[in-house]
Amino acid sequence: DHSALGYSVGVTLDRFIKIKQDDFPFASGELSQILRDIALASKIVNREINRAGLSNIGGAFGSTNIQGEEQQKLDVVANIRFTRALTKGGEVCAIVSEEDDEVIDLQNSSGKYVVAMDPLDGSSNIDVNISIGTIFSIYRRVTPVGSPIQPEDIMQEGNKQVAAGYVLYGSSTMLVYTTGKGVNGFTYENSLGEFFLSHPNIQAPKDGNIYSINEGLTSQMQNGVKNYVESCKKRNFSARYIGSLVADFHRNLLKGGIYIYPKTNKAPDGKLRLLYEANSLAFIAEQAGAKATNGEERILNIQPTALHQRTPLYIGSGQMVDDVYQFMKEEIQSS
Ligand code: P6P
Repeated sequence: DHSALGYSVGVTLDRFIKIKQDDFPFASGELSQILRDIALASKIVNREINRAGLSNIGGAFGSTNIQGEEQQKLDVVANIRFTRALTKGGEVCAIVSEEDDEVIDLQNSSGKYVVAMDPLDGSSNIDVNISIGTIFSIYRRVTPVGSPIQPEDIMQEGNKQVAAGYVLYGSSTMLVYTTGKGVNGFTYENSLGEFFLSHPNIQAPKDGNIYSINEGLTSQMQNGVKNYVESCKKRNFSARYIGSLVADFHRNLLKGGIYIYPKTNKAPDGKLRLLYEANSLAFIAEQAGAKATNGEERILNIQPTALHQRTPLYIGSGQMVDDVYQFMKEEIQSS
């Protein structure tokens, strides 16, 4: 029982947000509202994902979907659901989404917050029933409330996040988030439609023996990364890479491990996006005592210059992130 901290395992997300709201006198409930908006949308997306497998069986279960329209791709559906929930919640003035080339200006003259999100990452995994995830970051706008949205409201370094989190649609559906005072995980109970605190105050193991990297691309990687991967094999580490970032990240966060998506010939800046993948998970990683770099510096220190810019990502147990950095430094010194 975490009564000393003011909550017990099994408390609902709503109750937990209320308890923790007092941590943020300035937020006066706005940040709480955004977290509730995200939780609501995730429940709806969770239901759509669970139905997706069947909704293509037209005959057996009626038309492809209620409107009889062509079944929309789930990442499009997720984008609509999260955008709609955040719009209705009334606290957000702009959204950066992996699904939209441009910033979505919600025309909300009282919105103080900006959300960057990947509404459904790894959506190519849906058709083969592999876990997928939603990733999000929350920032306060820096220009006056009510004035036009400016690039500086959107292009904020990761250190400026007021909150970040992810939803993992897996064997259980979980919501994991931080507001800068630790990381807490909630598990969704379908029959009640509620998230319950299941993983209070997540602390990542300082070291680990799981490495997540697409070894099919090794020939395109720097020698430092190749040498690190070889060192993992020599130490009989486990290779665990399911091609779905949130699932790989979450497992490594709980068990210890490192996820690497480095520069490759095909992706010279890496594949993952800074604003709504790397920054969000880096904030969570550091709040759980883990680390996140682009191979040279902390992800959270990077000043964004483009909405959908990519970054190499080395994220997980601190010792492992330090180890691969040593291999990469040796490469530079020997070159
Ligand atoms: P690759 C999914 O497309 C994704 O963005 C991440 O979820 C995943 O970790 C990565 O790309 C997989 O990329 O190049 O190994 O197929």
